[in-house]
Amino acid sequence: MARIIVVGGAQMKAEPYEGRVPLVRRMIEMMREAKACGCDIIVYPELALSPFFVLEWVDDLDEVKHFYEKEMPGPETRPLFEEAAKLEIGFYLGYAEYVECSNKAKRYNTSILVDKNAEIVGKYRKVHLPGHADYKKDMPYQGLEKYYFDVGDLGFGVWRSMGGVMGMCICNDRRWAETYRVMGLKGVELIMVGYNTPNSMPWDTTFDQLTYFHNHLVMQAGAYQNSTFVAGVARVGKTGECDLIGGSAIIAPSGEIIACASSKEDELIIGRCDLDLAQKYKQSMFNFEEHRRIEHYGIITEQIGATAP
Ligand code: ING
Repeated sequence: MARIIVVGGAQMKAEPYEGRVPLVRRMIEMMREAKACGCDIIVYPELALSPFFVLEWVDDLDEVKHFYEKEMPGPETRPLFEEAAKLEIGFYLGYAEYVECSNKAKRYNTSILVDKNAEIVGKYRKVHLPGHADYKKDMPYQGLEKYYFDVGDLGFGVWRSMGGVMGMCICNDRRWAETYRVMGLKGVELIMVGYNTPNSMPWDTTFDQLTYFHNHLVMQAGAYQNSTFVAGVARVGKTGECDLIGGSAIIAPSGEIIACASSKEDELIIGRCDLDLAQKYKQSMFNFEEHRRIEHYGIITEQIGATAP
């Protein structure tokens, strides 16, 4: 029997941000639409419960502590879990997480995988934090994830759920080959990734005109080279001086885009994912056992940023 999972991507506008309650209401509406369209799971963007607050500097982190979730679900997010259980639909949710361990506060850019019984089956904390930790003057906006978050401490996990092997990452993670390869080596069949991607990086505008191209390039390459579906879902549109790209897409293990957003609005994209197609690629072109020869790759030294000859 084919293992089909119908994936919904809930591309969501960044503005207006009126707090968690109206936002969760919007998310529930999109969850209902996804269920009505036959989706088994819905993927929400990165930091879906707060504004993309890393664009602005605050001197005191207490000024943004209300953007972090201390519990999941909490009173304002429980309705989303209850609706998921009622509809029997799973979801990926990105949010800012605040934890205290041995009296030390930790802040993570986090995502969770929730199954059709509204049980949290997996958690991921963003490893690749882009941008900078210091305030950069004369910029229309900042990119302060290194200031507002700690580096994720959970690695790249995969989980048996929804009839397949599920994986997660977050935004800038999707640009790094290791993200996909670690999950690929663990047998992942569907990687879900929420993102907030400005159409310009003010501190380095070199690649701005390639922002949309790079967005799809990295997810298509990661999908193909690791024989997995990838569902990338944007938070989109104007937020302050920043304009977040759309381009939400669902990609097959062939690297082909099978669903793509065509707007910069709230938009549900839908992809019918036959997980056995992932297995076909894992057993042929990317049969790691048969074809991958890491013992012949030579010594891999951490020559990151090795100087040009
Ligand atoms: N977003 C961008 C990305 O890699 C970024 C990086 C962040 C650019 C903030 C400008 C400002 O798609 C995230 N969230 O990683």
